[in-house]
Amino acid sequence: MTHQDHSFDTRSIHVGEEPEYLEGSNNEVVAPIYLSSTFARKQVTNHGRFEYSRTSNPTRLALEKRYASLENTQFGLGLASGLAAETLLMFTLIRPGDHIIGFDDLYGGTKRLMNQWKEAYGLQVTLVDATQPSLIEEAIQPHTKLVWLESPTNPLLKVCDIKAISEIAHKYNLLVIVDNTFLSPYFQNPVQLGADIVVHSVTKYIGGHSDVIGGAIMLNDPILYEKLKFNQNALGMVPSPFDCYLVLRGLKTLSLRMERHQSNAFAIASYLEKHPKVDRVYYPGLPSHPQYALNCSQASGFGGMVSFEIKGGEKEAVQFLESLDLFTLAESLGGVESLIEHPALMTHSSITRQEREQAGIKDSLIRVSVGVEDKDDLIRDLEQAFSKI
Ligand code: P1T
Repeated sequence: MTHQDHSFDTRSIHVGEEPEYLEGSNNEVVAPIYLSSTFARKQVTNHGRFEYSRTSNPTRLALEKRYASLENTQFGLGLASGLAAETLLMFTLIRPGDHIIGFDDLYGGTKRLMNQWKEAYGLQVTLVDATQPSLIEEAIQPHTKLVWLESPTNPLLKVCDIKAISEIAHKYNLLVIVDNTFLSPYFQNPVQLGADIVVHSVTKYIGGHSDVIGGAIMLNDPILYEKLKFNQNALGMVPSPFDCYLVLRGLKTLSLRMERHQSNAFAIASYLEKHPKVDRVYYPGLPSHPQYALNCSQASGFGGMVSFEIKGGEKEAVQFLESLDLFTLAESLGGVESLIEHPALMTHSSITRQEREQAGIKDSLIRVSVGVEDKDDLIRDLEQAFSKI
C-alpha cells in the first residue's frame, strides 16, 4: 500500500502492517514485536536487511512507515520520547552560536531544552508571539537557523499561520519545525502547509492510551533524513519494539479518538465559556478564539485540549483541581482518559516565573486534556468541583 492510495482512516490501520511487509514473514496481520537486539549475518562485511536494533528494527520500521504516511511525508523516524526527537533535531541542526526563533508559548520542557542548549553551546533563542508572522521576520538575524513552532500551543492554544511563516522563513533559507502534538496528524499536516519538519510527542494522541513514552519526526528531505537517522543511531535515542507495537495499535483508532476528543472538548469549552466562575476559555474551536478562522483554514479540526482561567488565582485553581473525581490530576495529555493540570505548578514549572508571565501563563490557568468518556459525566464532575470553591 502506498501513501496516497487510501484515506487517512485506512492508512492509520494498514500502512506498515501489510501482511507481506517483511521478507520471510508468516503473513501476520499484526506486526510482530521483534525483540531481537541483533541480527545474524552470513558474511562478515555484509549484513542483511537488519543489523542491530539500535540502528533499525522491524517493528520500529513498520511504525516509521505509518508515521510518514499519516503526516504525508517521505520519511518518518520513531524515537524514545518527544524530547528525544527534539534533542536529535537540535543536535543535528544547531551549531555553537546559532540563533533560533521560537513561539513564545511552547511546552515547558521544550523551553527548558532550549535553555540548556543556550548554556552549553551558546545557542541564541528569540521567542516571539508567532500569531503575528511579521514578528518572526523582524527577529531574523544573519546566523538564524530555524523557526520552532507549535500550533496550537501548549498551554495557551495559540494558533500561528504555518504557511505564511514558512514562506517568510524560506526567503531566508531557514528551516521550519512544527510540533504537531496537539492536533495530531489526523487534524493537521504542517509539511503540506510548507513546514520542513514535523515533530510529535507520541506519548500523547498518537499513542493515545497513556501507556507509552515516544516521539516522532516526519520530513521530506532525504539528506536531512539520513543525517537524523545517522545521529539517532549514534546517540541511541530509540524506542523499544514493545512501545512501537503499542503505538501501531494505538494509531488504528486515532481518527475515532480524535473525533470524540474534539466533540467532548467543544462541549466542555462551551460549558466553561458560560460559567460564572471562569474568566477566560482558550479553545481554537470556539468562534471567540482569536485565531479561529486561521485554524479553520489550515487544519481540519481543533483537537481535544482546552485551557481556562478560573476566577481568583492559584488558591482557587488548586482547590478546584483537588476537588475533581473523574478528571485525573496529572501531567500529559492525549490519552482516552481526561487529564487536568495546573501549568504554572506542573508542566511549565521548569521555566521561570518571568518566562511564564511573558508567555501569559497565569496562576489561575488550568489545562484540560478532554478524554473520550461521556461528556455529561465530565461536565457533572466539573460542576461539582466548581461548587467547592
Ligand atoms: O514527554 P515527551 O514524550 O518527551 O514529549 C515532550 C513534549 C513535546 N511537545 C509537546 C507539545 C508536549 O506537550 C510534550 C510533553 N508535554 C507534556 C508532558 C505535558 O503535559 O504538556
